[in-house]
Formats: sequence, structure tokens, C-alpha cells
Amino acid sequence: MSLKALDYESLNENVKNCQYAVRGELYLRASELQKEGKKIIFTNVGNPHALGQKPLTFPRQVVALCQAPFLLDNPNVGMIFPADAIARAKHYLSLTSGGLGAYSDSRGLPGVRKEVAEFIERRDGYPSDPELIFLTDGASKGVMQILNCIIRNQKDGILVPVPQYPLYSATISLLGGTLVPYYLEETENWGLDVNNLRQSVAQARSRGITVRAMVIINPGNPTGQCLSEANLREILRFCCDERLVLLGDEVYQQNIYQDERPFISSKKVLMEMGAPISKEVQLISFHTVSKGYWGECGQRGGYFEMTNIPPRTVEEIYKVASIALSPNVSAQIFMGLMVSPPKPEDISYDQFIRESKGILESLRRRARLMTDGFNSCKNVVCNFTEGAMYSFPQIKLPPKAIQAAKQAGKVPDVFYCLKLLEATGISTVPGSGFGQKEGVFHLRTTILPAEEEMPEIMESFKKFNDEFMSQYADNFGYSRM
Ligand code: DCS
Repeated sequence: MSLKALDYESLNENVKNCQYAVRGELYLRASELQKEGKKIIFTNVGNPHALGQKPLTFPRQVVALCQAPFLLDNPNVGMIFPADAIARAKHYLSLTSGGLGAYSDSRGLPGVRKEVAEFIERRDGYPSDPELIFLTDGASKGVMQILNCIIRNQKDGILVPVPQYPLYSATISLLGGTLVPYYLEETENWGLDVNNLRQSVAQARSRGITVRAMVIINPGNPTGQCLSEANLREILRFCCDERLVLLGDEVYQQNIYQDERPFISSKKVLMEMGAPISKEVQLISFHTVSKGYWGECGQRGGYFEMTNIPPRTVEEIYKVASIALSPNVSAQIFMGLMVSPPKPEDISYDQFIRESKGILESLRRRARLMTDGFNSCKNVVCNFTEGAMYSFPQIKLPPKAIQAAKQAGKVPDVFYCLKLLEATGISTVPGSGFGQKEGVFHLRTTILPAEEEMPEIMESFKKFNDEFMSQYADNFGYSRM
């Protein structure tokens, strides 16, 4: 009998081939263990509120009022909500056409897009056009929309860093394109060497691939590095020479834990380079409300800004966005609030600053605690988390452990991470889910567990790791970078 379209055997092969490790085998096993009553520390997803981070008060007040506008008519509203939250709720409601229950324009509310453009102008010191900003349901949807426009068939290649966040590998395979890897240098603090890029492009071309775009994740996920201005210039020049669209994933731009390398946007560097490059390179930059000190992952709010994209292409992107009617309207308001937080003269300013600084300073301490913790373990080396939300230690596995993994039918880092999960309840993602050099193994954790729990978690990790290393110790050396 012939198969039906949704029988597994007849599914779209691109769907079956697409892998997304952040919710892969480790996550599934952790969920099972949790059901059995074991305490699990979910450090597999950068999901701050799930690990106890409290929402910022002001944005929730504003969105609460927008969701329940009848509260604005209640004479006692001023007793529960500060005047600036009330004013902002009225402001955002006035930008909608019928409140949060009405679809917005498929590009997002014009008033919020204007606030995003003003934010970008303040950040970079260069003009930004609201017509070239689209609001999206999280950055993920924006990335998917743009890759969908770029990838025509399997001969189209996208340069993606390795290690990378698997949104890119998964979407490229879903769309039937080809991922062209470029390797980040672990011994250079996960720096990006333009010579590696050239090699990757040359190799891909020799296989008949048309390289069309390049992805950078800055600050890096899972690797945590911040790109220097000099490096960004090299990348932009490279994209100009090779006629590549640059996709700048800048969702962690507020998550910076050192002062030497602040975040600099690709747009700013591009504008500073001046003509002809600043008028040539096609750039799409992505941002989100899921990260930063907001961590509002569940709201699903994001935007992308287009630079040097021809008007007819913008029209096509608009048309395709229209198929989904409208991005989340409440999330658009979160985005508006993120890009225009309370000002010093506002009543809520002090509390907002106290809360946001508290979160960022704690993340900075946690980044340090985690890196130091990993580096104190046997056969583990870890670059400092300069930004983003993750730690990506290299685990130097002894051959005996690699052998044991093979016998168990597991990839070696999956084997290690499963043992770690069973022994300690710490749920991580194996490095193989992000890509890594052949024969080198990593794991990724977030730096998000509560600060007071961090010493205990690192101690429990160390105990597990050092026992694992003794159990599988042999005299034949280790996997290494
Ligand atoms: N880009 C990068 C580099 C990310 O790390 C993430 C989310 C996204 C885009 C998409 O975020 P939103 O769609 O929520 O805006 N990071 C995932 C991760 O690695 N762990 O948690 C989520």
C-alpha cells in the first residue's frame, strides 16, 4: 500500500535530517530523570527565567496594563501601578490598532519599529530607518525568514562558525541548503581567522557550492567570545570582496562580562568603514528580548535590521512575513520597552537600574566562577566567557573513555555528558551538537544557575569529572586541541 504523506517513511527528508542538539538526547534523558523524581539542573538552554531569574518589574507592569486595559479605567490603578508604567501602557496601546488582541502590520507596529531605529541610532551613532526594521517572534524566526530568502537549492552555501548555535545548521538543512563551516580558534580564545574563511570558501567553491552568506554570532554561542573591532572590519571587507550577505547575530549584545572588549555592532563598524564598503555590504542584524538582562524567552520578541538591501527585496521579505500575518503584539511591546527603558527622570528608573544591574553583575561573577571551576578540573580547559550566557569547556577524554563510549554506541562527548547527568543531575549539551574539530570534545553549560547554587554545582561537577578521569585513566595520552 502506498504511504501517506505524514507516514514517517515519506516525510520530507530535510525534516528528518535536521538536528537540534539543545533539545536532543541529553535533554530528553534529563526530562525522563526529572519525571522519576531526580533533581535536574537544566543548564542546556539559555532560558534565565526557568532557572529562577525574576522578571524586571517595569516592563511587566506596562505589558500587564496593556493586556488588561480595563485596569486603566479603574480609579485605583495609581495605587498598584506607577504613573510612568501607566503612561507607557497608554502609549503602547495607542500604537496598536485595537490593543493586544489585534494583528499588527506583518513588519510589526510602526511606532515600535521607530523606537528600535532610535535605539540603533543612539547605540551606533548612525541613522537607522524604521522601514528597514522588521519585528519578529524571537530572533529565531527572523533568521529563518532571511535564510529562506537566501537559500535556493543545495548548491547554495552559508558560512557558519564552528562551533555554532544549531539554529543555523538546523535551518540550513531544513531549507535544503549547504552549511559551509569555518572553524573558530580555541587556542586564540575562539577568535576568527580570516585565512580560515578564505580556505572554507575556496574548498566549498571547488565542490561547486555558491557561497551566498556568512553568519557571525557576536558575542558567541556557545563559545562566549566578543569580536574585536579589527576583526569585524576584516570580516566586512571579506564579505565585500566575496559579495556575501553578512548575518550578524547580536542577540547577546547586552551580555558582556569584561571591559577590554565591549560589544560593537557590525552596523557601526560597517558605517565607520565608509564608502564604498558601507554602501556595498548587505547586512542583516538580529536582536531579541530573550537575552540580555531581560531573559524574556517565553515572550518571543525580536527584530532584524536590514542595511543595503534593495527596496524590491525588502518588499518580498514583507510579502513573505505577511503569510504569518503578524508577529506577537505583546512581544513587540517588550521590544519597545527593551529599546527605550525608563529614563533618569522617570519614577521607575531607580528600581529598573537596580534590577538590571543586579542581574548583569551577578552574571559577570557567575561567568568567572564557572570558568575558574572548569579550569580547576582534571583534563578540562576552558576559555573565559567574555559575553553571552555559556561556558564551553574542552574535555580531554582518555582513549579508554572513548573506547567505552564506542562500546556503548555513543559519541564520546554524549557518553561523558550522559554520565555527568546520571551522577549529578547537571543537564548539559555535548559539544558535538555545536560542531567541533575532529577528535576534540566539549560540553556546553549555561552560566545561569542561581549564583548561590553555583559553588555546589561546580563542586559536584569536579567530583564527577575527576572520578571519571581516574576511572578511565590510561597511559596513551588524551584527545586534545
Ligand atoms: N541566536 C542565538 C545565537 C541564540 O543563542 C539564540 C537562542 C537565538 C538566536 C534565538 O533566540 P530567540 O528566538 O529566543 O530570540 N539561544 C538558545 C540557546 O542556545 N539556548 O537557549 C536558546
